[in-house]
Amino acid sequence: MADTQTSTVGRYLAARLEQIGLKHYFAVPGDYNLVLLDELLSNDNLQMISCCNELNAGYAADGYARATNGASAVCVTYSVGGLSLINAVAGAYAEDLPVIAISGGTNTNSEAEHELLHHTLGKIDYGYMREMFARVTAESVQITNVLDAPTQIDHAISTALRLRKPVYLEVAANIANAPVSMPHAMALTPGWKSDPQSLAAAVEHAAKLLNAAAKPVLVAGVQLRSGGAEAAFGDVARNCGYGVAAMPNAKGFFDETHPQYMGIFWGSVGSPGCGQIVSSADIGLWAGTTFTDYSTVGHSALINPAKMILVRPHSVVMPGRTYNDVTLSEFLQALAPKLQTNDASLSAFRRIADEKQAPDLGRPDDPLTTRAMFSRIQQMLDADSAVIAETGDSWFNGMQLDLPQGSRFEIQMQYGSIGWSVGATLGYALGNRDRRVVALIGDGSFQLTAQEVSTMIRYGVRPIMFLINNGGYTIEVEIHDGPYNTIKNWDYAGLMAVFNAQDGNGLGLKATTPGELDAAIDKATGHDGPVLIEVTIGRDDCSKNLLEWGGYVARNNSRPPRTI
Ligand code: TPU
Ligand code: MG
Repeated sequence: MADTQTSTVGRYLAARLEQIGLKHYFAVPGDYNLVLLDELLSNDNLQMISCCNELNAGYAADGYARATNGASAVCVTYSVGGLSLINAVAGAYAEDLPVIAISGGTNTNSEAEHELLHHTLGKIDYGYMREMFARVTAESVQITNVLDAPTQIDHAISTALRLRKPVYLEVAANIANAPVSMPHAMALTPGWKSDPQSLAAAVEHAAKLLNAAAKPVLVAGVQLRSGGAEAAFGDVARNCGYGVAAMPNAKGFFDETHPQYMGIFWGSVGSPGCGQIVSSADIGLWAGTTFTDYSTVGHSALINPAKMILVRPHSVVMPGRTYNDVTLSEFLQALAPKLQTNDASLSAFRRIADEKQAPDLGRPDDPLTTRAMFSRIQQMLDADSAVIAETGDSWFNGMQLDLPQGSRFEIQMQYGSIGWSVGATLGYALGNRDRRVVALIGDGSFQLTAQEVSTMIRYGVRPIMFLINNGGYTIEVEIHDGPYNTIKNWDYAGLMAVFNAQDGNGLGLKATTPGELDAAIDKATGHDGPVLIEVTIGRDDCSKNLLEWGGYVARNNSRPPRTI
């Protein structure tokens, strides 16, 4: 007997989103996706989150995937929606986040009839969105045929989950409610398995090198998350006893309260003593680390490939040999029991590590400094916090926070698209309502995506956002200054009243002194809704690490062209 139960393409897609653990999706409507949204809405286990624009919806999906360590979805209309979304999807690609980007598509008859359509480029071309998204996704498909729809949907979703990358699914407007069979039971998450021979050889080789070393170290990298390997990394660390560092974009991936934790490896702007120990190790196990001009301080950090075991998502590179088809998590799991204990790097670190700087809370009526502000933010953090640090001086101040066990830290350091944190805060807060999001957002970044605070109010999430009003693009000032780095001032705290209108419960507060900030934080922590605390900081009050990092990055950017 054939399966007589029927569904529709849109309902099938909704069922699969529910199956992979989604409880929400982010959406902006338009005539090409309205029928699709109706179909998605018929699933009572998924909540539509209506955003102000598609870029922000994409950033929200990015934050949601981070919060759940799973996937997320965003649904937009054709072309005008998709092209606004594409920057956020590119960010998710760079950051290894499986965002399912769904777009309404044109009516399937339009192509056959050579019909010129609204929202398009004004020429006969029905594939350009798929082509553009193909560059920023692992799979980009147009669903124009009912028979193929279930296969295309399942394939795209499992690709996103397997590769931890976004995918683009364009559902033709007249296919969204066309009948298909109900989804059948299947896992959708086919794990990536290592080649057993490669895995065994890689583990044996690595164990030999590490066990023979005098002062090996262990470094956590950003791909530990997408590789599902944070726990395995912790096992390796505990078994070997080495000093452990984290790259800046992997902050918090290893418990910062653990006695083996040395700090952030970020060249000259990392944690005191950490760089010296990592750079002087005779071998390092670098797990899921990536090296960019930003994460290596303009390539000034001392990283010697000859003393490196680099564990990538699907390969291990060792001095003189590369092992392919080995997954990060399986490699670490298999390596953990093979390592002998060696605390030489950790002992050396303890000898040179400086005392932690005492918090500097400042006097109640003095002008507020970043130091006084971050000393207070430090005190707010607990196991349930998630810090979201926007591009800007927030990276450098945020990096110095000591994360309590269990708390999380999010940074978009590979892509670094300003404005990301506002959408990401919305998405993160919805993805994990048990955590209190503490967002650190510069004024310049906020101006790109500010309106999404209204969506936080609409759905009653309760992040505390520190809006750092320093009058401009300080990070840019330190890389290369000019008149373009000054911005128009806004009444940022006043925006909360604008967004609240008649029914919202957002709270806007201002602080110009430590005393006012204490009062604001007090109010914020007791408030049941989103809070924005606008802190006024001097234009030149930036962390010394930003100054130093900016100099190196500027030098790297301004290398003259090579001539023959
Ligand atoms: O702390 P602070 O003042 O540096 O942060 P704020 O005020 O958020 O300024 C950020 C300045 C900035 C810019 C203008 N950082 N990077 N950029 C370049 C840039 C431009 N557009 C996008 C979408 N992303 C960028 N990173
Ligand atoms: Mg600023």
